[in-house]
Amino acid sequence: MLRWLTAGESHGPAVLGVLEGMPGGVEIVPSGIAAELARRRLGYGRGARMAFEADRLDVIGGLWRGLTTGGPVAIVIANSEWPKWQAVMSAEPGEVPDEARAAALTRPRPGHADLAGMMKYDVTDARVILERASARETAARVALGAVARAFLVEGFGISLVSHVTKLGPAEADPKMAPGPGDGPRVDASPVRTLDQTAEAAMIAAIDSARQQGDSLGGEIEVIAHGVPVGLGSHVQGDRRLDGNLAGAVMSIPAIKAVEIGAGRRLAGLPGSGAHDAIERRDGCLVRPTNRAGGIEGGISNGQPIIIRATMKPIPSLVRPLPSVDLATGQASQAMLQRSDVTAVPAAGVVAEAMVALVLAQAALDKFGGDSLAETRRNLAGYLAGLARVGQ
Ligand code: EPS
Repeated sequence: MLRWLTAGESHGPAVLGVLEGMPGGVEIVPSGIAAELARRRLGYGRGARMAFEADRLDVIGGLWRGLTTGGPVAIVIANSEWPKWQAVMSAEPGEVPDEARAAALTRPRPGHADLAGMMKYDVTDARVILERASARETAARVALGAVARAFLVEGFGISLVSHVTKLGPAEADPKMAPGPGDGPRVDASPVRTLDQTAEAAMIAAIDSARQQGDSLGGEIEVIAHGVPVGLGSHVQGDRRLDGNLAGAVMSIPAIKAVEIGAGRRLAGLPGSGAHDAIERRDGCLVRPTNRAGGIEGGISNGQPIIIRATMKPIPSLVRPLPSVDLATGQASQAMLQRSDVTAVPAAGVVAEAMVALVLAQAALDKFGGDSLAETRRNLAGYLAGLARVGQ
């Protein structure tokens, strides 16, 4: 069973991720993980911190001489801002020293975890909540996702690509979705789209939101090519691949909607136009369309898996929304924290990581293997049997 956990606060010493259940023998180069972390920092509209903070990573377990060992992979990503925050964020008991003491954060920001978190965890300073709720945590997810991704590529030839389909009011042409090898071209765009007209409109929308002290949300799409038939299962709700993918992508901070394939558009289509016909061509079963987004009955059907996710506008606003100061009970403006105008381009990279983790989990459920070689043998045996279906 593949499992993962992250820990760490946004302005603490580091964030860390642990991935347990990865077979041995998967080739991982730490610089490859670093490259994925660098991709997460891409994107027009990020705040100042992205410019001055480097993601310094240390693999402290589960990797030996460039290969996974089968032990838990543990990755630490240091926060280079830590020296500045050490006095505030120290784990030692006692008060924050006066010289480091910023005012307590008592004016919760609508849309953040602040208020519900303060009530639930019974704390008077929102720092306890917001430091962990911060999207900084997604750096650890991306690091673990890089390991899962290597397993998918080496074991199955699965490739993942994501792109931004909407950013605020600007929308990319759906016909310009990236193919399997288009990742670098998408990353070359400051807003991670292949549609240059939409790119200009997205950048203009970000500039205008920044000027107005506002923020923007959007929509990203992840496409997984090369997924074999048979990941996930119809037999139990918690084994359905679509449910597990949706849960994992929805768990990314600020994601409010997830769709598979034609998704919400299916609501307006008749049954005759909503599904994908089955045809036999040259002895193979083929699907001329992919409205199902590669998953039927909770099982991958061999078509590309397509997942879209909607990210809400970042709720830290330079022009804050109305709130209440919980220290005084008085109406107030929400507290001001540094913020990004948008993180939609980065959300695509994080979503790729979550999809990689869930696909790796489903692949290991199906094929098992304590070493990559064993997983590959199991896959080969299964594929040899599959060839008989449809003959
Ligand atoms: C974040 C606020 C900003 C972002 C941060 C997430 O941090 P700061 O308040 O230090 O400027 O830069 O994102 C990251 C550090 C990251 O690596 O993604 C928030 O409140 O969620």
